[in-house]
Amino acid sequence: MKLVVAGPFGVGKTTLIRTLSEIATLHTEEAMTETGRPVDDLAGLPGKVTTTVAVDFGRLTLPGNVVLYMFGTPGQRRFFPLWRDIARGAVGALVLADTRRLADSFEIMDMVEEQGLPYAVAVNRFPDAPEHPVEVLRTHLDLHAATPLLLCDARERDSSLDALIALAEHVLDALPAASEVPATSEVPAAPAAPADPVAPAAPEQP
Ligand SMILES: Nc1nc2c(ncn2[C@@H]2O[C@H](COP(=O)(O)OP(=O)(O)OP(=O)(O)O)[C@@H](O)[C@H]2O)c(=O)[nH]1
Ligand SMILES: [Mg+2]
Repeated sequence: MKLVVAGPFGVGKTTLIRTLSEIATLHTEEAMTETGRPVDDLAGLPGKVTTTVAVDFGRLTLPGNVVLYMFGTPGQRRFFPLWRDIARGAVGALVLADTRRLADSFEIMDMVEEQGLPYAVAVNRFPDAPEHPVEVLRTHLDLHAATPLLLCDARERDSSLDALIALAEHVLDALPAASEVPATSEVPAAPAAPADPVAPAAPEQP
């Protein structure tokens, strides 16, 4: 499964993929600079010194040989044009949220919905972030009843894994049931291949 890990700036996408990946992650981190200070809001992120400028990539194999390919998106609006390319071929998205700025995840959820991807939301808990009951968070995020919502710490494996497994299960639930997929015999036969115009001509009959 190709899965997208999405969310606003500094919400912990790169951290979560690093925490879960069983291979050395590919990442495209660049240093945060003075030039970016007016637009890159580091409030509440004292340890953050780099930002993703293209994509993160990691892999995780679940029991049963289900292989999850995790693609992390950049969180900054100026890199959003990359989003569609990163999401191409994905079957689901994990949207990260931070309760100090929950509304920042709204436009990410909109983009995921525009792509038609099933998604789960993981609230990444920062120490000074307000805590709310899950039902209150669901209401604020206006989540569909079937959309999983989990709390996690992106630096810690167990809760991050729970969030990704909840997404994988949700993706599998969203697949059409076997009874809805046409049986092989009902699939129309492929049309006969057209004659190959560059094939060598048959030898002339004497
Ligand atoms: N306390 C706490 N800090 C975290 C957690 N997850 C990430 N951090 C820190 O928060 C900062 C942001 O993490 P990143 O993983 O770079 O966030 P990102 O979403 O990939 O950021 P961009 O790619 O720049 O949008 C880093 O300094 C992390 O060490 C968490 O669960 N708890
Ligand atoms: Mg990142």
